[in-house]
Amino acid sequence: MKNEDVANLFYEIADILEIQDVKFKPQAYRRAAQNIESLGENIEEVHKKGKLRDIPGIGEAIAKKIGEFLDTGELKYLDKLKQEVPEGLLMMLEIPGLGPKKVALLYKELGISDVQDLKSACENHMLEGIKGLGAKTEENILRGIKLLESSKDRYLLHQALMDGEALKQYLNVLKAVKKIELAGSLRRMKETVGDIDILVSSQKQKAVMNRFVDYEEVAEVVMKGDTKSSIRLKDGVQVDLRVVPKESFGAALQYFTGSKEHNVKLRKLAISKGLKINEYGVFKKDSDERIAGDDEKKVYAALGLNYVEPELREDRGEVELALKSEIPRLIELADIKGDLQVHTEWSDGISSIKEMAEEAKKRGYLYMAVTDHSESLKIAGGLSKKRLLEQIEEIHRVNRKISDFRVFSSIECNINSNGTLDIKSEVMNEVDFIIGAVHSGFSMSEDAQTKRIIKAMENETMKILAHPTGRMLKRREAFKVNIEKIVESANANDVFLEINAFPVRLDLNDINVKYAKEKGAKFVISTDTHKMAHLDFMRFGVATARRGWLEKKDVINTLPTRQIEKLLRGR
Ligand code: DGT
Ligand code: CA
Ligand code: CA
Ligand code: ZN
Repeated sequence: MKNEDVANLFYEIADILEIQDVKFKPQAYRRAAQNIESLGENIEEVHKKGKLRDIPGIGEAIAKKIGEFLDTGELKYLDKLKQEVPEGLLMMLEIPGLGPKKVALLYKELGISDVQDLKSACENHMLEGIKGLGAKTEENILRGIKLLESSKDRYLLHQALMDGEALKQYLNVLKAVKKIELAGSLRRMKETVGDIDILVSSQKQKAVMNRFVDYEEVAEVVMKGDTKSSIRLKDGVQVDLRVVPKESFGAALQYFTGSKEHNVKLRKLAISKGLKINEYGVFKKDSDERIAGDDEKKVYAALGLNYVEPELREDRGEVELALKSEIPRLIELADIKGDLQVHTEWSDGISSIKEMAEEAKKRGYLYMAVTDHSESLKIAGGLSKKRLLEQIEEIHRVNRKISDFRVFSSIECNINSNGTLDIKSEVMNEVDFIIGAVHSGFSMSEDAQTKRIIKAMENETMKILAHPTGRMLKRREAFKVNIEKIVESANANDVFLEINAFPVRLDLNDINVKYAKEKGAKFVISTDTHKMAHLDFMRFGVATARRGWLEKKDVINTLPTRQIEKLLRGR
């Protein structure tokens, strides 16, 4: 626990109290926070010695709150305060240059309670003529929002994983490196990551750190120490490396994998069992006897838990299930038997059908579906009826040439704004099945968008809804759509929901996947491949599925050829 974490709690309390127009208390909490920040000693040590009240500005009430947080990982007072103000107001505080006084004013005068509302209010000059606000404030706020958005420096999982795995290999060359693992959000396979965390077990810290900062991709050494160093890579990604002794490697891996929320849960659980867990190990609270630490699985076992796969560690119910030994057995990459969204040179891909099929077979797949775009997607070289029929002939030829592999003919149809599919009914039955997707009309109202997609799903030949929310990470928000209704209709119409594995898409996302699974939906994981190397994106789709708690049985492209053919062509 860093002093900074504790200080931040009190800054947050001060801000909320100030929004609530409470007098004097905010200043007191801020003073306490400042003193904690500038403390020369770890606040956990001070607490252990019972000396919290020796810190200037810390009286009985604040000392009690610090104690509560350090012992339980929670602060009830702050939780209660947070419930008293709209969540959006707290987000508004994140905007550079915007303090609690102005936030309170905006809320009181204009009813603005989140960043999005604030942005449009500024754009529409609604702050002008209000005392204490005005045109200047509007400009500043808009600039602040822009800054906030651009400084939300997060990197795509794909990029970070490539960087992280290369670096891992580079460090592993050292004999002194006994164990090495990626940790943090990267190990949890989150769709974007803030930085790369790497954990090494070694007795020779200096040698490891020296090699780390010598890496040829380093743009800047942010910090070099004995147990922790940080570098920034040329592509902008920061990497934190920690070196720990082997007896605490498992505990450190658990701790630094996070998520923070998951760890808070574990800490509370440990306390309730008379134990203590930290990055050094699991200990008995009274005797400090170490009962786990070198091995991560044993760390979970020591708490009476099933092992929890990193992708599940988001405090979405996994700890509760692990306590009851009910953790699902997650789908794995090796379960995937084929790829059901593959583009070829017939539309906007670059490889031939045969090349793609051979490449897919090499990956151990039993089948793939050629899903070039339908006619109206002109920029993507959409197929005319004539070309589609020619392509189907070609698919038959490839199927005759390649043994033990099946190429399905499909088409990625545009869902028109009125919910019809962009394909002529006389060719519909020529393909094995149809994938439907939204490629335009992203700004429709939620209601219209939802109706449009549902109407398309009611079409008998449409079997898969591709990239269901249209989002592009760091580029485009998901369009507005009612996921509950989409899932309901997909189930009613036997439509499979796609988890698009293309790194900027990962659509459906983890949260929607988990929701849809709970409602009984079935899924396909597809790469949306446009060239052969893209077939490797499957791992990101599988990761998203795992983060959404999917098991093999939830995903239809784990089935052998005959069964999947029945599902996709049947009815
Ligand atoms: P990111 O990098 O923003 O995508 O997310 P994470 O989860 O990788 O976060 P990061 O890199 O700040 O820290 C890695 C893990 O280490 C995090 O999931 C939990 C743990 N951790 C690190 N520092 C702290 C801390 O000061 N307090 C707590 N509770 N946990 C920490
Ligand atoms: Ca991280
Ligand atoms: Ca980090
Ligand atoms: Zn598409």
